[in-house]
Amino acid sequence: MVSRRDFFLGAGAITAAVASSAVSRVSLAGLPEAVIQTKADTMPPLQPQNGRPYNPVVTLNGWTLPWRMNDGVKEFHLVAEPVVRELAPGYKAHLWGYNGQSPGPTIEVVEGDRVRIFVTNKLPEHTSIHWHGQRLPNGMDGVGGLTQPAIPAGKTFVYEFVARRPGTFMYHPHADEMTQMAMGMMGFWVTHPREQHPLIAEVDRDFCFLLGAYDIEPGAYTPKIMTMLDFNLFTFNSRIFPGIDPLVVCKDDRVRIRVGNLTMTNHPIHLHGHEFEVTGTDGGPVPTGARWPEVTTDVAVGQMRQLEFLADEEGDWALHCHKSHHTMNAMGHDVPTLVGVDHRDLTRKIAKLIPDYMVMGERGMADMAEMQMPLPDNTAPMMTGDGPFGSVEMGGMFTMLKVRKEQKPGDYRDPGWFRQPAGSRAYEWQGALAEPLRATAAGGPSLPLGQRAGETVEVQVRKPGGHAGH
Ligand SMILES: [Cu+2]
Repeated sequence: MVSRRDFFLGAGAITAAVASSAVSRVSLAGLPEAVIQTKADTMPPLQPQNGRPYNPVVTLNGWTLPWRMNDGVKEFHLVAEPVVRELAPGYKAHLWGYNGQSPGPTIEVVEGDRVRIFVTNKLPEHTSIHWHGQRLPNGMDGVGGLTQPAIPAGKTFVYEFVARRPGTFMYHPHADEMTQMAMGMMGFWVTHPREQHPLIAEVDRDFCFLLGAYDIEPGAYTPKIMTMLDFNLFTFNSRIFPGIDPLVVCKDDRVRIRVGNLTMTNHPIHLHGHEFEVTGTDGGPVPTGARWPEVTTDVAVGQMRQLEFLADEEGDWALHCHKSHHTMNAMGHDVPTLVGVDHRDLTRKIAKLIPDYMVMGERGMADMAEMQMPLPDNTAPMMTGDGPFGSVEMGGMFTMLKVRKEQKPGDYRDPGWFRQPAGSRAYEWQGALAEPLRATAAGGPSLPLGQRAGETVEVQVRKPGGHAGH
């Protein structure tokens, strides 16, 4: 994790560079200019220059779409098109998205805003956009064939509605959906409250990202669109660890993280070091009495969740999906489980024929993160990420919440690794060890000796209620 994120400035004081040049003052009668983003960096929050004021969100490895005000209407221009998305430094995918990126830009409006969205279709097939979770006229719901004819290739359609309720929403195609979502077409939408809302807290930092899943063969660029469940890349905003930026906050900031799931399975999102509450869902703010503390919340398919907490513990805290195969990058699924199999003798014999021969997995898979195995040109290691103490051995849906005392308000720059106070880190025991009842040889049996065939073992079972049994 290097300092390539140093582009961040004190965000409170600035407007995203993309915004100032974005909305041209000319041709108010025509289409708003389609702003394109070419980088996968996290852009600073886009401070509203006109319309009702609000506190903007930060889209992880993404950006907010600038708009223009036209006679009291907030106008946006989305372009559905093929894009090249950098999944991680040096690793690219050929996806479909909006305005140069997958996911598309975040749309931020304020409760009560009249919104007009021009959607230009530059895909090779028809599309539509469904405004997931919104209250709107039926004809604006974006379901191809049901509420409107799909937008033909090359055409532009206009959606217009009032953002009636505040909250966290998404947008995605509702035409050839399996293909278009497998190709990365999705985006985030935030409707900020118009005034202080009893159930919507003011927060110091407000992050958002979408959960995504792709099936891309190592070395390939294009997702397999017929995959139903067996995806091999799991992403936050179409990025994989170590390509996902950290969420950087000041100690004692009140933090909100908005997560939406447009994959084909649920993702238990887990935060280390803090307890949070789910303060909002796709249906709106959660009543105070219905909130409870958690460290993991499951985000089911098609759902949005808003997590909120006080960031009062300094450090580099993991934030990840708790399905362990979702924190790995593309892997071969047909690697057999070899934990506990001793093939030293076999390896020696094969190595006489094939000098480079190596065996994976007999002591677990951690070796994978350290050995520099030859990889195809366009892919990422399965388990990777250099931390201050070695490989983090992660991939996919993994990043960090970085809590720092010295971080300035509005500064989202990566502060580097946390300097743990002396004496506060797990350390090696230097004293004597009792001999454990299991084999010590590396690559030896992984089961305690007593549980192998032909040996008896005594087990004490305690039944619920405290009565000893056997
Ligand atoms: Cu997951």
